[in-house]
Amino acid sequence: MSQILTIALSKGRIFKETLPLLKAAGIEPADDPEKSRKLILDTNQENVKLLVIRATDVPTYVQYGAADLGVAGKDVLLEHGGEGLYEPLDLKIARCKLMVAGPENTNFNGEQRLRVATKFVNTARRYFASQGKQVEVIKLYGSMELAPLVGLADCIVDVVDTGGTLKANGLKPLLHIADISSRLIVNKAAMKMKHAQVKQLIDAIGKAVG
Ligand code: PRT
Ligand code: MG
Repeated sequence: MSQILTIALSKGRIFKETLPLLKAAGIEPADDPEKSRKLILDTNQENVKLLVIRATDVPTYVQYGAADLGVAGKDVLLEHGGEGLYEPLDLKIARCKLMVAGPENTNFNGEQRLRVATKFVNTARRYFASQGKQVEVIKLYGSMELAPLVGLADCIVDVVDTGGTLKANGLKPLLHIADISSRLIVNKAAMKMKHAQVKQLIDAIGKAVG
């Protein structure tokens, strides 16, 4: 007898790029999350459901077992800490870089403590500490690029893809923190309790990633 499997993911780029991988594993959602307001999507497999949630909430749902599996960016996982999770697969999708960005003349070696605006506060603190630099981290929830323009911060920590958003705001990528891609994550208890089903899904998706 097979149990219900729930997979948490965010709409937008992660959903779009995960779709072909799910399809290769025989899973096709019954609704398009960009059109439907449903937060739980049925699929062609009676025992597989998709939860459509905010990208930053995916590790939390999986950590607490509200979802068995999830798809989350490594940026989000680094910030979350990964407690209660396995990370069996790099899906190699939604790739970008986690960077320190700011005005070209940002001085990281000066006397005064730099102010860093970011939604990745844990990651930013850890990164600058690892570089032996004391910084003040300011938590924001979006549009980080604005902060240096209005004097809220000296620089930001954010994910960068084309760099177009930085450029449009007169900022430059300055320091590379990590290469980012999305990962399949699995609740540790589900990995045990639903092992056969979870393993089959990991294997099928892993094959599709290549
Ligand atoms: O949008 P929301 O606040 O709900 O959450 P989110 O922004 O975390 O979700 P989403 O769907 O935008 O991103 C999900 C995941 O995609 C992130 O966690 C990253 O792992 C990954 N990813 C890949 C990106 C990008 N590329 C990216 N370019 N996430 C965000 N961006 C942003 C970037 O910060 C910039 O503001 O997109 C904007 C355009 O980037 P450029 O460099 O191409 O101009
Ligand atoms: Mg976004």
